[in-house]
Amino acid sequence: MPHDQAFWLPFTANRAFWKSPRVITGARGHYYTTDDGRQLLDGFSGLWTSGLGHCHPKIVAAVQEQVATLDYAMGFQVTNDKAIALAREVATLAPAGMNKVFFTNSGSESADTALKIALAYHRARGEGQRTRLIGRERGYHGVNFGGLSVGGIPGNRKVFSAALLPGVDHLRHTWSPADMAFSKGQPAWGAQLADDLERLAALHDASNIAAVIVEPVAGSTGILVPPIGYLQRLREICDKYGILLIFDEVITAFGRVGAPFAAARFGVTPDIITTAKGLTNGVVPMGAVIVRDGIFEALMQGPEHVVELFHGYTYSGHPLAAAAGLATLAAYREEDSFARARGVEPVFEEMIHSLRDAPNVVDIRNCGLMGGIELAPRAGAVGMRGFEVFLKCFEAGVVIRNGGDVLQFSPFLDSTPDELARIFDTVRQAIRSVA
Ligand code: PXG
Ligand code: PLP
Repeated sequence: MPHDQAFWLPFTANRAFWKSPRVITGARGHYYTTDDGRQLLDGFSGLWTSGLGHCHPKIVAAVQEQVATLDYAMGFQVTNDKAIALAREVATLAPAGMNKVFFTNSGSESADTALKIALAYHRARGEGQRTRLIGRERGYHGVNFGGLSVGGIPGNRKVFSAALLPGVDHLRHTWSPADMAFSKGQPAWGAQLADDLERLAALHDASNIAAVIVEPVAGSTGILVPPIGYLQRLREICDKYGILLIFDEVITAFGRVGAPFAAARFGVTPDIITTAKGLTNGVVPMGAVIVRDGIFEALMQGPEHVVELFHGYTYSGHPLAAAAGLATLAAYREEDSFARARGVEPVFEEMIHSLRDAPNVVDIRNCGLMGGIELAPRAGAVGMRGFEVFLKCFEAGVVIRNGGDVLQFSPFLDSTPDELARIFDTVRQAIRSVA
């Protein structure tokens, strides 16, 4: 095998990829440059990561300065100034009463960290029997064993089934096309789906359940928007039984739903929030887990010289990532990015729903600047039609993503109507051409 194909690509059909590689060599603002010199309009903001656009000058400058000032510092029993500053900024942006921030390097690490904090919290309070974790069908919480176990995407779980965590159960997912297809924003129907948590609380006995983890808006699985009242109901049931509520905001935080966090947009405050992606605009890998004050306090027990939580990554709070994070949060503030995204949302909503009459479209879903167009699968080839649309768009100079037969959209927070029109015109042509 030639070494120029040594790279094993993540979540990629590797054999097909190398027959016609798609290689990006540069980026600026809303465009990528490819190795064959083409300019591509990025309709996915990186991979949900880069809402401010690529190579943002202030983030680039901050990272350049940091790498020449402090490249790395030991992160256990010692830390760096930028990590302290970024934690303060994240806590300031987070919902009231959520003031402690644990740094990771990715969304997957954030998910596993949050689950471990939940178990440690209950144990520290003398409720060590609370070990069960509840996820949701079609949920995505990354690829590490904890997040995979609470996740609900069959294709990700299948091969690793025997190695998944024990003591995990799943709420039913919230997609019901007969009741909500083509809803604009939050479906009006479906708050009662949260009552599925009552079923699991009865089955396992609520006193054994540590936490429930959900994406406020499910992303990877094809944009499942929470029905009106659903998240409120989950919060109420968790409160009733002393179960921690974890919002996985790896996608939804930092403007993607027109607010600093989906928690703010939906008016529901969880006990723990996980983030990554938009924390640094994708420039340096970083994630963060934000916890409610009482959770941290409960863990501050025992002799003061002993580590309270036996958990951490070599690169937790990495100075380069923290510098990128500080510049990113400053840019969101200076450019009023979250309000801007709210301004773009109605245009985005109207344009994405204008594809309702395109061939094979069975549902369209949107919330904030997250959108999905679901296509009917080709007979005997699930996912093929979606992948073909992705390829056609890429050839036509527009980058979108397909999760199986769901086309996914994540435009920049400052997208213009012209850019959105170009994205959806290209997609319409592509859907027709593969009909
Ligand atoms: N939680 C959520 C809600 C995510 O969306 C992760 C955890 C894992 O993050 P890392 O940084 O470990 O990848 C994610 C990541 C897609 C897609 O097609 C989405 C993600 C990753 C890859 C593809 O929507 N989200
Ligand atoms: N494996 C070995 C052998 C290690 O020494 C370490 C960290 O010291 C790890 C894995 C974990 O790496 P990280 O802290 O980057 O997640």
